Amino acid sequence: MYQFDSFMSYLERKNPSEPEFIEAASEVVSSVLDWVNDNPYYIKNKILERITEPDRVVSFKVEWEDDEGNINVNRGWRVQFNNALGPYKGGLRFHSSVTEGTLKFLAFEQIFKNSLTGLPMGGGKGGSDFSPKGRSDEEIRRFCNAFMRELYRHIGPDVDVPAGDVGVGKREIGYLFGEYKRLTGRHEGVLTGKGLEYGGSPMRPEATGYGALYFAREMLQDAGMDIKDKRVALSGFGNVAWGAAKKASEMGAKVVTLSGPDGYVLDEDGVSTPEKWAYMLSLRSSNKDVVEPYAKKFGAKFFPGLKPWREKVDIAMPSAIQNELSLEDAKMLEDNGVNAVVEVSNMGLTRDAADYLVSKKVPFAPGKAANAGGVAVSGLEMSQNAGHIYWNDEEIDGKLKGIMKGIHSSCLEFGREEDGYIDYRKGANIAGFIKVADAMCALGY
Ligand code: 2IT
Repeated sequence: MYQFDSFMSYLERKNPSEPEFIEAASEVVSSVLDWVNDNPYYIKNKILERITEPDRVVSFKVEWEDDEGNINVNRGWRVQFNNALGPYKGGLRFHSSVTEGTLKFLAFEQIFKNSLTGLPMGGGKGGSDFSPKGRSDEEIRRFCNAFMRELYRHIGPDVDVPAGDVGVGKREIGYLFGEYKRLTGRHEGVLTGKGLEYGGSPMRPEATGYGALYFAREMLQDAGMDIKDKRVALSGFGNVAWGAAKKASEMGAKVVTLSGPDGYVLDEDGVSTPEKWAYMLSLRSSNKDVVEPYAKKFGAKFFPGLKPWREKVDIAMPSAIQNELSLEDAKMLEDNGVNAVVEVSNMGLTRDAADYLVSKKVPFAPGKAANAGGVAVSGLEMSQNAGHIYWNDEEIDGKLKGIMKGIHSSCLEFGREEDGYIDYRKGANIAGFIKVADAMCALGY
């Protein structure tokens, strides 16, 4: 039998100074503990020890030249956490806050997220402490080339398939893929999120945001509500928030906030026109990492240094970075009568914020369920590349809707409580875990 406290102290001893990884692992372990303890097969297989240990973590040096001719040294990583279900799969994050522990937490979350999609993908994540902020396009290209010069030897279409994440979008994937091709001479599905011209999938850029809105709509429906006319707070202004703003508007909901490290924007007219969406993309590619120019351009209000969670909204969707919504924020949202909190960023809520919402029976979806649309369409990109085929927008959108509906049903199956409340966090963790654990047991060691 596993005891929660003793298992967690074992894990903390093994992973010192990795608080985000411990936070993510403790959430999964607390959700699945009873399930595991009821199954002697899992105990005999030492499943919790095995599933919390990455297969390997590759760390490497990235040397590159900036526009002034100075040599810069960054660190790159690829965490190949678990490949029981398929090749390692997960994004690359370029951000000054990235550490090995950050990437371990993200790779760990990715295992269960990928499992929930039902597609054959294991869990991995990578990235660098390189900050794209203020960097020129040339510097980004030189960094990406240098990063791939080391990464290429660790990845492959049936081995490990990276994609984008914070700081890595279509431009970076293009440079990374170009360098992979120059180094190996192979044009194959080794990265997802590629441009449409060279093997990318339709709708991959939109998929994370669209999928999250499909999931949010299911949540509201289950609680007897309609998403139409709901007020939505989004944080961030990057690719994920962009897709979410577009789909929310299409569904008749109104997105009233965006945010950046500099503060948040309140747009009472709604982030609802093609011009505003296009502007979000140009803000992101400007590499300035500020949202205030949006307020100036569209006559919206700007609140420096504050987060959007103080606004009265029906749906809150953190879409920027981990631990961006605190206990205090969760309390404000609940006081203001929020109907649902949907993580679009990975682990967007602090642990106590998520615990608080669940204790107050506020519908709360964890990122590994709600934001799985992105990696799901990455999985579809892998299928298209492997089969040398092409699916159009309607085909991808239909599959994405089906996958998000399937994830929602899995959450209901394992998360519904006696009073009817859905604990999505518990449901997602158990449903994602079972498949990986069973595959690991079947594969032996
Ligand atoms: O967090 C995520 O799921 C992603 N960054 C997307 C990963 C992918 O392989 O598309």
